[in-house]
Formats: sequence, C-alpha cells, structure tokens
Amino acid sequence: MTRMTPSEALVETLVAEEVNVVFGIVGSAYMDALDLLPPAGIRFVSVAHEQAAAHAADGLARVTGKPQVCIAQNGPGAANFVSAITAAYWAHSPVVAITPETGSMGIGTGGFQELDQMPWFQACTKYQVRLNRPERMAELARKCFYVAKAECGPTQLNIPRDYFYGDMECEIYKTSDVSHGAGAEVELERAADMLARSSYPVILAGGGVSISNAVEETRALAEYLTAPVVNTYLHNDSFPGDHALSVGPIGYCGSKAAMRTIARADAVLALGCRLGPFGTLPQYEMEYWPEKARIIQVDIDHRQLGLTRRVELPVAADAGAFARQVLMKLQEKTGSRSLDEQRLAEIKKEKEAWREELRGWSLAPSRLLHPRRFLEALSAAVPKGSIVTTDVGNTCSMCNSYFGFSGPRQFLTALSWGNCGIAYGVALGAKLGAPDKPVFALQGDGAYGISGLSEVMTAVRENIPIIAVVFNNNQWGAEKKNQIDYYDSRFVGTNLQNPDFAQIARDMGAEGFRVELAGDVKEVVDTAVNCGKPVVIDAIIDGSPEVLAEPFRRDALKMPVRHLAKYRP
Ligand SMILES: Cc1ncc(C[n+]2csc(CCOP(=O)(O)OP(=O)(O)O)c2C)c(N)n1
Ligand SMILES: [Mg+2]
Repeated sequence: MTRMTPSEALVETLVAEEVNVVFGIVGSAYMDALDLLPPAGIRFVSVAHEQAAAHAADGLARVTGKPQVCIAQNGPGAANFVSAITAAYWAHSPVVAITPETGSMGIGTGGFQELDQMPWFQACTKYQVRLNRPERMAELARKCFYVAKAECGPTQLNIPRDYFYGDMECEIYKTSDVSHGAGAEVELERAADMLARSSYPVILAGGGVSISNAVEETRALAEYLTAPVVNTYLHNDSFPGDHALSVGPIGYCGSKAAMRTIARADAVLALGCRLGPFGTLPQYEMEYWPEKARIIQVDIDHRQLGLTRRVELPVAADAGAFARQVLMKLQEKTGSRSLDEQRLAEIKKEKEAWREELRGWSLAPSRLLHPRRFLEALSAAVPKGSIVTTDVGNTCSMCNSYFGFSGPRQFLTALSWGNCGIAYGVALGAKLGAPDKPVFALQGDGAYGISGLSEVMTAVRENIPIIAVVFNNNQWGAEKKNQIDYYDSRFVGTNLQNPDFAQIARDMGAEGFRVELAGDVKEVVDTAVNCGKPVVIDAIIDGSPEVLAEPFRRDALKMPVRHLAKYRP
C-alpha cells in the first residue's frame, strides 16, 4: 500500500495498464489528474471535438489490441462522447471513457454542466461505474480496464469531480488478461464432424478473427478444408485478400464473388462473428445467404450466439483457439489432405469474373471523375500494409469492393453503427498506434464536415501525419440516392456547397492537394505518403445519379404514399 491522492491513483493505474496516450479536451473537472499526465509519461492529445477523442481512442485500441482512454469535461464534454463510444461498442473495441461529473454534494441539484451521465452510456458500454468513494479510484479504474479487455468493448469510469482530491493508501497493479478458450470438447467434436462431412464448407471470417489475432489459425483450417474464406461486412481485413482462398466481403457494396461462393455452401463456419443482421441482407438483387447450410457460429460473447439466425452449433469460444483445436480434430479424423485444385480454380474464376464486372462499372461514362474509377486508382496507389479508415456514405461504401488487405487491423470502419464522421478521428488514433504505416482516412465531403475538417487542426497541432481523402461530390450522396430512387429527385437538404478543402488544409498548416483525374492519383498519394505532414486530398468526383451505388437501406425504404392533396406531387 502506498499513500497517494485519487488523481495519482488514477494516473498510476493508467501507467500500470501501459496507456501512453489520453485523448480529450481539457476541463476544470479533471485538472488535478491532467496535471500529472506529462510526468507520468502519458501524452495528452487535445482534439477539436470530444467525438474525435473517443474515435481516436477506438482507432488506437483497434490497431494495438489494447485498451485506450478518452476523457472529457462533465456534462457537454461527456455527452459529446456518446456517438463515438457507441461506434467503439459495435467495433468491440476496448475504450475506457473517463467521465468526470458534477461534485458529489451537488448531484441532482441542476448545477453547472450537470448531467446524469450513467444512462447516457448505459447502452454503449460493457461496464460502467460511478466512483462512490475516492478511496476506490484505483480499484474501480482497474475494473474498467479489466472488463474492456475481457468483454471487448467500451467501459465508463464516472468520477464526481471532488473525488479527484484527498489522501489514501492504495495498491496499484496491472489487470490480468483472460483467455476465452476453444469451446467445449463435445462442441469441437461436433464441429469437426460437420466440417468433415461437408462437401462445400465456407468460412465466414468476422471481426473476432482480427481481434483474437487468429488469421494464421483460420488460414490453416481453410487450407486443410480447401474452404473459401469470406469476410463479414466491413471486415475486409479479417483474412488476407491475396490468399487463393480469399473471396472478399459479403454485404452492402461487397464482393459478388464472395456472395456467390457462400450461396453454394452446405456448411458455414461463422468464426468470430455475431452474424449482424445488416451484414447478411440481400445485395445486388441476390439472395445469397445459404438458408439450407448447416451453421457453426463461434463468438466469445454467448449472447450473440443464435441471436439473428438459427444456428446448428453455437460455440462460445475464442476464434483462434477454436480453429486450432478443430483442425487438430479433423486431422485425427481424416488424416492429411491436400488442396483441392479444382476448387481453387473455381474460386479464381469467380474472382476474375467479379473483377471484370467491377472494372466495367468504372468505365461507364461520367461527367467528372467517376467515383469507381477514382477508387480503383486510389486502392492501387495506397501502399501495401497501410491502414485505411472509412466513413459512411455512398462513395465510402463502394470502397468495400476495391480494398483488400494483407493482414488484420488495417481496415477500420464504422461497421454497424454507421455514423458519418468517424474516419478522421479513428485515423488519428490509428497513426499513433502504427507510426510507421501510412494511415488514410477516407470520407465523403459531408462526413468530413461533421468530424474531419476541424480535426485537421488537431493533426497539425499534435503532429499526426495522416492522409485524408475527401470524396468531394458536393452532396450527401447516400441520402440523395434515396431521393432519386424514391422521391422523384426532389432534393431536400442533400446538396452541399463546399469551400476549397485543399486550400483550407494549407491554411491550417497541413498539405493540401486537389485531384480531378484518375491518372494523377498515384503521384499525389506518393507525395502525401512521403511528405511527413498531415495531408488533405480533395478528390473532385462525379455525384450524378448514374454513378451512385444502390441505396444503403433498400431493405427498409418504401415508395411514398400521400393522402393529402397538398403533398401530392
Ligand atoms: C451522424 C450521421 N448523420 C447522418 C447520417 C445519415 N447519412 C448516411 S450516409 C449520409 C450521406 C453521406 O454523405 P457524404 O459524406 O458526402 O458521402 P457521399 O454519400 O456523398 O459519398 C448521411 C447523411 C449518418 N449515417 N450519420
Ligand atoms: Mg458527398
């Protein structure tokens, strides 16, 4: 036991958890702890809006696999975290949100910046605690780190502001890492049996494969079975895109090759995967989900098993440990096997057909640079091994069929939270976790306005050289597409009028480039990668109706009905 103040206990806990960076905006509520960060060796990264702080902690957590921290002033500061912490929740990202609050003697009186912060974070955290005595600071902070790691998700440490002060005896130590195990023996037996009997098994590799660093185990199992591997929606980095068995992602704007392949499966191993409902919706007018296939679902969270689809074998386990054990069982049952060359040839043909079709789409005539032509050039120009974050929008969604990855923790996206404005903040954190890798934040012009543009100031001030690519089509394109398809092109609130983003970037101290031709993309990207400064690439692309991708939510939109004469077109 050592004598310390609660502020010291908090900061010492961060040190014990190997936290090097805290993201936030300063506030009087936690001045006492803030003052200790530099001598503790912790960098405070000050952002323009708390949303970006929480996104950055999420980005750093996704890249490092370790829990990361954001902190904000009570009330409005903490409230600004909520959407971004929800993004981290659906990304299964261990973020500890520290939310100082009104002093303990004022709670409930409607004081300055008072907010009951517990309900605000209830639905987007795995664990939340309101510090009830200052002496428990280290213990409860530790609990937040423990649960964030063990349950792969955000936690909230809520601290009445007067509880940073005082004296106490306390013990500081690092939390343990718990492993989730391979699943029960009987489940492993059944899984091996189902896969051995299957004539066309397909592995659906989810975010859990990346999170549990299970790419090698997945690859070994896939090769043993000659099972094609499909990525779940927006987890394009859960299996190496250049592997002969990789067929790409299913879901919105994903790979037709992947969807045609999984449609043929008689058994699906959904590995590290919650089978999110949006991720398996029909696409390209294709009902590809194999309704008759036998499904094995593996997830560390038992609450996700069988939640959205009936599965024959649910297994609460770690993706990597499960895959390793099942492979051993299969080898015992069926000995050594060689790759099925005929199936490999089929997969290759399927992928080539899709690539050809996709190529054709980008060659369609367009007024300005075709977004697909641009994405083709951009994906070719981005150096292998780069980290790419994407936002939510029509152009960003098209990225799903252009970007493949060599390994996990390279493609950081909004996933099912689907919030515009995520990519820049996540990229800020990602770059701090992987300073030697180029980090690209891909955003539509609308999303860039939500959180991006103002955070360029953060990147400059904090010297975080990320490369933003703004898909500038002067519109909220994804929503405009709904108005085109459902509302006879009556545009309400979907047109934008943008300033010169490259010039503004230069004014803010970053580098700025404008691109209007596919042929210029490579040179600009090379310059951006080598310039060592934050860069904004303003890509002027076509946004006409003909070049937009399908609406996101075809599944949920209806043609309008109007009973009142004044609303009839
Ligand atoms: C925070 C938030 N607000 C609104 C939406 C609804 N929304 C989904 S896509 C989209 C348009 C995105 O426009 P932009 O970023 O310019 O990309 P584009 O579709 O033009 O490529 C909007 C507003 C959302 N997903 N998130
Ligand atoms: Mg746009």
